[in-house]
Amino acid sequence: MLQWIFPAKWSLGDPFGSILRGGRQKRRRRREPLRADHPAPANSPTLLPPTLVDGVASMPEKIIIDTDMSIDVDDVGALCVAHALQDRNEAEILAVLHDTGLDKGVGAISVINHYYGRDDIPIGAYRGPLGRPSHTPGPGWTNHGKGWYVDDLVDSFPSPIKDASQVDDALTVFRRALAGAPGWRQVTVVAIGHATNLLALLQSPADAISGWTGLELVRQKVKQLVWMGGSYWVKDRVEWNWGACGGWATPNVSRCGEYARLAQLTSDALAAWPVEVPTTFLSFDIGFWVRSGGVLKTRRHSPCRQAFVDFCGITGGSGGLPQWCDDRGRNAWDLIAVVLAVRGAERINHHLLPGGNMFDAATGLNTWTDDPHQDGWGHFQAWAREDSYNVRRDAP
Ligand SMILES: [Ca+2]
Repeated sequence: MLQWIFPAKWSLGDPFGSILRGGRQKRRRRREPLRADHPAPANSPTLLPPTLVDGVASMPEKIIIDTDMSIDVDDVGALCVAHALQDRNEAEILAVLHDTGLDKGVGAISVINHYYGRDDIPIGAYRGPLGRPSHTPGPGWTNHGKGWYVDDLVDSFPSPIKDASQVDDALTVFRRALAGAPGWRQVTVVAIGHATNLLALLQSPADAISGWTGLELVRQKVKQLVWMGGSYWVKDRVEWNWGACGGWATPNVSRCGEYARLAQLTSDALAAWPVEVPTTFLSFDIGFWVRSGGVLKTRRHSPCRQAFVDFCGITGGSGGLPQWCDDRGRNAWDLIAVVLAVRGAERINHHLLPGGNMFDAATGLNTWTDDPHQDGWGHFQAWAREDSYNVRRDAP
């Protein structure tokens, strides 16, 4: 089904500075000692003053992260960046939701939260079939849905939670986090995975947690949705978060198990999101041209670093996909989404372009149309005229 969603457009300057530019990373020659006995850095109990932005104090941005931490490693980078922003008093992570069916992915989230000294952040688990290894016959690069770093993080680093059985379901945690958030529209939802939890929230009735339905909770509590999803510069590319292998009418979808249902699910979530709550879409194309993780040469006992070592197939890692990395690391899709959500487009030299998305559940393809007249309500694509995400400066 074709449907118009009116979103907005935007782009990001160089939001991560030296972190994302990255340096050359030496390949490790041998596996390092087990990391589980390494003490996690204590989170400073000191109450930090409000962040100063252009001399004006600003409060930390309240964020809920909805991640498919499982196959690709940019989810790890994104959660680590979110913690680093919280260390700087720029962000406050209200909850982390897991939106795919790899149960140990919840454990990987807990490893990272624990590393940053924040075991108190609620984690919610998706319990459906999407992304579950038993429902994921291919494609091969997914390692049958298990990815390349989750097992290593959970088995080698300390954390109070090891898998999804130890946490509440994502919808419960989502509703609880929104209902408990103070004020009107103070929460930014950062969606860096699939729309399983978003759709569940939008379809949820009032319950003991809140007398509001999910849709009403969004309208009352959510300031904006920053969604890493869709392809905006290349018209015929199905972006993984939204369409995986393509919609139900495409031939490839038969090889992807439960992912065959994803495009329809995404379509339903896009259609259900209330247009009066702004949505910023981050294009696949922007994140594609930014690399991250390659600079993680110090802090060798960091799960943030080890996940990139595993995914990128660096010596000491679990194998992974070296052909998907370079010396600067892996594409920075999800990391950019977090920084955009916390710092806003202007601070990272981007602006928001209003427009609309047309999403086709049959193919998993989206089509963006600029529309300056839609500036007042709704949806944007991030954009930065001066950046060069479409030009690789250091290309040979
Ligand atoms: Ca992701």
